[in-house]
Amino acid sequence: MHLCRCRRSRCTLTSSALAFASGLATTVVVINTLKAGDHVICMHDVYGGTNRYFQKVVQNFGVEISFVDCTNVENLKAAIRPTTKLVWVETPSNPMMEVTDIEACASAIHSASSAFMVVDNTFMSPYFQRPLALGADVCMNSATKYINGHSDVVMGLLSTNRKDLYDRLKFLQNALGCVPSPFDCFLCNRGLKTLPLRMKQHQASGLAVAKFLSTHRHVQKVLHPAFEDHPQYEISARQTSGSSGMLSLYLKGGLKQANAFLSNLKIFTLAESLGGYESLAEHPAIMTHASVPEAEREALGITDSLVRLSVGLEDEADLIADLDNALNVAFSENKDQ
Ligand code: P1T
Repeated sequence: MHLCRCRRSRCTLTSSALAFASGLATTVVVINTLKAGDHVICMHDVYGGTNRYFQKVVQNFGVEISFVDCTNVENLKAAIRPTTKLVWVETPSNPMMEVTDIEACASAIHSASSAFMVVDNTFMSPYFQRPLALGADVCMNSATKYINGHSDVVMGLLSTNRKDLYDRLKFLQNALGCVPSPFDCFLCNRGLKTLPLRMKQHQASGLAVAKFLSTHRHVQKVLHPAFEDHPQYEISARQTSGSSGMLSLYLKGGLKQANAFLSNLKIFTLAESLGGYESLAEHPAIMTHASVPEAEREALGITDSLVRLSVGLEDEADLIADLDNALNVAFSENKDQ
């Protein structure tokens, strides 16, 4: 146990953290706190692996899952049942960058049920967002991403201020065997030392890239929570102290143009994952979110025109030139929309 060092002056809570073999392993452990007959509310837009685990595995064990647009707290309130035991929120969400009001949701959940609230904080890292200080019961981070930052570790973290939950999660960590290796712990500790510096650079370059793309002739729209036209801009400004290098964009074209854009990038690597020193680009509909049923993907806005970027630590001007070149080549080679 240690004192919470979050920068919110009103937070004097104590918290405890546990490390697991991957981000997804933390999700497995959290789900193992439940039993058949329990009900889970999950934010409708989440990492594709979380969606796949909930829809294709957890439901087979008699746990019911409702996918709910938690950006509107009224939707969450309406979805709570007497059997609701867990609310899983990811904010900003992957890949649509939707923002959920953690404080409002926590208070709605705690006043209407005995459910506990988990916030997947992976896109922000603890440097920019502190879910426990906002009322969440458990904060989850895929440490594979920003916390380690060097793309050479797979690890997940859970932190909580609740002793009952900590004890249960610690028991399950041992009982399920989802532990990280000692060497990964060493690497992750090393990465953590530069988290503030890296996050500041991810934020600066992410914003520069997002601004550049938002005026590009081949880009329809950029999704970034620090943009004033983002639907939850005010919530994001209130509950975070900055933004990361994550953003998504819609191209003014379809699959052909998206494929050509991704294959013409030279500095951005075409790959899943995020939050490392190197810039990555990916196509959620084909890659990270391929296992989300097509109709659900369409409803969420995960179309063939959507591309997700993780802006890394390379030179900002080089990144922008790379994106500009790839867009121009992709659209000149594929003039039909
Ligand atoms: O990769 P792993 O450490 O198992 O973390 C899973 C995970 C959990 N939560 C969020 C928000 C995530 O984005 C991820 C992993 N995501 C990717 C690999 C990706 O490319 O989106």
